Amino acid sequence: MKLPRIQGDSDVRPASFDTKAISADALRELALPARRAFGKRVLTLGGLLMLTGCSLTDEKSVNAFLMSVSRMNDRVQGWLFDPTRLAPTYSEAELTRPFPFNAYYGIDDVPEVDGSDYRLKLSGMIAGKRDWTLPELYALPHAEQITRHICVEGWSAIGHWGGTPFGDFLRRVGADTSAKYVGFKCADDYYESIDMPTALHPQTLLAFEYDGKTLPPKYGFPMKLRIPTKLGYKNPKHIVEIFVTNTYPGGYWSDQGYNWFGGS
Ligand SMILES: Nc1nc2c(c(=O)[nH]1)N[C@H]1C(S)=C(S)[C@@H](COP(=O)(O)O)O[C@H]1N2
Ligand SMILES: [Mo]
Repeated sequence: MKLPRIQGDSDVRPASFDTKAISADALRELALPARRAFGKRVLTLGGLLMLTGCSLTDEKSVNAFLMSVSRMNDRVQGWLFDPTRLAPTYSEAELTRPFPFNAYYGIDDVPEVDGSDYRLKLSGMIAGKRDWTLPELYALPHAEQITRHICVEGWSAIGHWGGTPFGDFLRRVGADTSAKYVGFKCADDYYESIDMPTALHPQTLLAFEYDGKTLPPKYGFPMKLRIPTKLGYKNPKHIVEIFVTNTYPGGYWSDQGYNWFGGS
């Protein structure tokens, strides 16, 4: 792997690395398009391992495997993307505790966003452009999900997020849903963008809560986009601006070589 390693809080990583569980979930959540790409025959984990030339012996090889599966997805994304396919959900008992923190910096450098004067900015192809305060956002229809977050660094974790369905929010503010991309600017230097079908996916959540409480700073206060059908880096934290555009906006990691699609 030539890609840069993302700095993270290694203390909260699980000590033992359950490659079987991770790859099984990764296959379910990431590899379905790749599995269907080969003459509609479903590939087994073994078949995918042969195609990608990977073994799952340690953290590094699982990482390489996830990346190559994700690259296969990139090639077949256009005609295989199914916006109605749902990511698996889990029970409270399956939650990963503590949930890992990750960012391109260490936990001491997490941005401190002041909620009282926070305003979410909307720009681009949105008819109802205006700033939103947190109380206004918290009053939107509420949804919760327990899903698995998969990071290309080779770890995954099950978390519980609450917020408002992102597609409903986009429609409410008059976003042009025929546009190609939705982009995000964050309170750190992070930025990300997603395709419109993913933005409108029923499980894509504008999340204000983690585990039933206000999203703590380390997990993205005041809000993150939770996309269970995408890899971790496609889930921007500390969002301060959302824009709709037909011009490819890229993303912090995609611009450094990770595939932009980053999921199913
Ligand atoms: N603003 C911002 N969002 C970000 C990142 C970041 O560095 N800054 N890192 C991404 C990556 S690579 C991962 S794995 C997840 C980690 O989210 P967590 O801290 O809730 O586990 O956030 C994603 N979103
Ligand atoms: Mo990540």
